[in-house]
Amino acid sequence: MAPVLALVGATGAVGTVMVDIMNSRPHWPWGEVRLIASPRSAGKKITVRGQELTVRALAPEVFDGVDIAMFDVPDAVSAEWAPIAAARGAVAVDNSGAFRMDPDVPLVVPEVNADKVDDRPRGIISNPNCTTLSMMAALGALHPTFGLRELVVASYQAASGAGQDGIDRLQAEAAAVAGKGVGDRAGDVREAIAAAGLPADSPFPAPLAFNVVPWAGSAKEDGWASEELKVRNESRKILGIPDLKVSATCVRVPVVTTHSLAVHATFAEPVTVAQAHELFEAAPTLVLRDDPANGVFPTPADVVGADPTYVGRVRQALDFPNTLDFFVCGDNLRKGAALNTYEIAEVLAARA
Ligand code: 2RA
Repeated sequence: MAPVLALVGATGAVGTVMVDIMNSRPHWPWGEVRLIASPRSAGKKITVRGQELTVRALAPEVFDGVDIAMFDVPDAVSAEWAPIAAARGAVAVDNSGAFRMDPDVPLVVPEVNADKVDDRPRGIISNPNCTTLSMMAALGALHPTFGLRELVVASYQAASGAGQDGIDRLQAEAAAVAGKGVGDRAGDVREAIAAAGLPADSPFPAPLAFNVVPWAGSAKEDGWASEELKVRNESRKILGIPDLKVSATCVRVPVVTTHSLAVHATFAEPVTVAQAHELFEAAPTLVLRDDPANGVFPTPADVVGADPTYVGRVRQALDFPNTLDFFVCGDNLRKGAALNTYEIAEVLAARA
């Protein structure tokens, strides 16, 4: 029988993208689909592949008979409800941070470590953070041949990584500063934002319009931001390199959607740009855009809404042996969140 799929968080920002992905996938392996959300959103109607479905309220019994339950909800909701779904017989595929570093929960990017989906003693599989995810297809293409040893990255993270509040704040700040002639005196961007009546309380710790903010996530020990530690810990787990040396600086930029990363990757073996190009071109979920002399490289404005990860600016580092520098862009709401979760569910469906 065709497997039963549930989507928990169907009415949220990532859940909405998930419904869009479900409506556009060429192959449809599912039988029944159940849309689930908080009691506040229960009763809403959402069309999935031509069928109008009524959103159900989250409750233990909604998981009865479900084979795969995708969770696009906050950490605390996943922490409580993914184990309930698993206890009721579903495999929970969770897009929150609740289980990512749990040794009994695999952290899966299908094009890198799809085989890990079978190793799930808790009945839960985790989806990585969107910042880590945005570079995984590219690193996953190179690592098996050249042996990744060290990774230094700087992220350029979009406002939508902070949810709808982040998008709304960037749009409002942009409206407050655009055309005002500000940006040439320290403090004038802040003044224009305050003069427009925007609340001092923002999802970002500094103005984002006309600015970049070297901070994403929450404060951790010794000056690190949570996003930077996620990049380190999740990269090690996904690639299966427990001693991978990683250093990340995560930066928020005034982009609505699509995260970018500048990657400096050192390998055990010598690697050329031509070899990297060949592997990137062969990878089905990567698009190579690397002809800078003709203005060809990935940018968020050209990548937003796309499923693949775009890669360009591939260079052999001049002063570091066996090292490549390159730039990636990936839609943080699609591959960075909903799409990768859905692709994990598809891997499971193919095994059912
Ligand atoms: C961010 N990576 O961009 C986070 C969202 N999970 O804020």
